[in-house]
Amino acid sequence: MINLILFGPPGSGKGTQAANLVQHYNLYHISTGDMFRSEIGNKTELGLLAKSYMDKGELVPDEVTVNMLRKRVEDNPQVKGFIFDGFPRTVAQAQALDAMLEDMGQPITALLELKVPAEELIVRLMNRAKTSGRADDADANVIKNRIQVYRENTAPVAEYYDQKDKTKAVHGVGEVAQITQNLIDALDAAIAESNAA
Ligand code: B4P
Repeated sequence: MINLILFGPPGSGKGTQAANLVQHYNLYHISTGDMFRSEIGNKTELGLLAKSYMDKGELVPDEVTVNMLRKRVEDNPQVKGFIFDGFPRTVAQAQALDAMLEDMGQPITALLELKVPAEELIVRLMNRAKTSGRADDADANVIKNRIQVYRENTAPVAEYYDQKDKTKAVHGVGEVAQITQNLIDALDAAIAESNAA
């Protein structure tokens, strides 16, 4: 079983690359951002709560996010593995994920971290705002807050998995297909390492 965390700041290409990796490895894709947007679209109580955080560029509280994620994992026991896209975003979420996977006897295979400079992130998200209708892409101050929240709360997750020798950095600027290949090379190396261990 492959359990991949696709990691990086907002706009680094997690959603874009997850779509390509899902096809290559035949994994089940879980994007917490997409799950929240679906709840918002259906005007559920969870959606209303999530929207109040997302529109400001803040993180949805850990407990809400972890419970939603756990349910999605438990509902799919038959899959070959998961791509976690946009989760975990805090060390508390990482610890909850590890505990969940330990119960299943399935550790994280790797955390692949997309490296993209902040100036490039802002350009990409402002461009996406033209078509996405996403409130959190449309305002430069909200984007800056998302990047700040990433630095303060989310970046420590890469260090957390680095201490377990699971983190691998991947250059995230350039052609989408080339970046996909870089991710495949890094994940294949991580799979070989875990098989040899
Ligand atoms: P997400 O949905 O995860 O939003 P994101 O980080 O903006 O998306 P992503 O990084 O996948 O976008 P991509 O680069 O593919 O989260 C949104 C919000 O939900 C968060 O701010 C938070 O409030 C909440 N949330 C989600 N998960 C949470 C959690 N675990 N805990 C708490 N809160 C949570 O795409 C960006 C753009 O770049 C696209 O237009 C794309 O076409 C373009 N692009 C991609 N690759 C490119 C390349 N190589 N070159 C040029 N452009 C590229």
